[in-house]
Amino acid sequence: MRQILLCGRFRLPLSPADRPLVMGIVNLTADSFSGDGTGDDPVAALARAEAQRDAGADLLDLGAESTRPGAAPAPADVELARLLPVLRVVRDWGLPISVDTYKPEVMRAALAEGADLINDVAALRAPGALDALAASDAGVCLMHMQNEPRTMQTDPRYADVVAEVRDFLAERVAACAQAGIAKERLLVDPGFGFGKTVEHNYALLRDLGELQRIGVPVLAGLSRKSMLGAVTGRENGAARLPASVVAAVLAVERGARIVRVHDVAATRDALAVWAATEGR
Ligand code: HH2
Repeated sequence: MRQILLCGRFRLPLSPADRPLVMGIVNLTADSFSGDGTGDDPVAALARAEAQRDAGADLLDLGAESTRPGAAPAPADVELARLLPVLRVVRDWGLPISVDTYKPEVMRAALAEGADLINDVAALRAPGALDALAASDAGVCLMHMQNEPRTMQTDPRYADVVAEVRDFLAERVAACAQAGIAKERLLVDPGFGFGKTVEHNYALLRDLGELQRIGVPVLAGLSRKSMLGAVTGRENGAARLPASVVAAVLAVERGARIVRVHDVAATRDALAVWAATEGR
């Protein structure tokens, strides 16, 4: 079956035979866990976005509120003040622009300014989020998170993490269909590190293929995450580059069609080797 993601101005080919796509992270926050946030400096933010584009990102993901464990929420006006000046420039670069937010107010403003995709760590559960997307033609990434960023790592528990994440995402896909958001606009993401222990995260990576049963393309975000630090002993975000690249390849091997990464060039190189090995 041919899979195409409809997202705003773009149609992205995401069939198994297509090259996996790389989403370049652009953190517009000062407190990103990965250490690459650009704070409230729009010049640094644009330089970061430009670097991700030039490194070969297929999409850019702009995030103006940190969702790292324990992070305090940013008010919508603060998020928009960081986001909009950057969005207004990068939207004209000819590549799909994703905005990482769970706030309907921020979604609506971003969509009005030309965002092609909303990447929501809360999977459109906030009141008004489904309506904000239904009124647009943007793509949506529905991510799984247990609890919320402030509390998610306190004591995550599952009877069967893979089945629970799969069923949650399938339920959110159904909620989108009910709200009038076509399945062709959707991506699902297990949310590595969001309300999960190290064991939960590796169980999800091991069985990532299970999420394909939902019937929409899978996006995976493993880049620089603490689950990589846990097995390598690397404390610092950038030192987790080799582990991040391996994790991206493992995710693609298990069916992910988009990987969300900080290190775009290294990830693209690794995926080129993977694709050549697979004869693609
Ligand atoms: N991870 C983070 C943020 N947004 N979105 C999706 N779809 N999947 C993810 O795994 C994901 C995400 C956290 O990473 P990062 O943006 O680097 O950190 P921070 O939120 O601290 O800025």
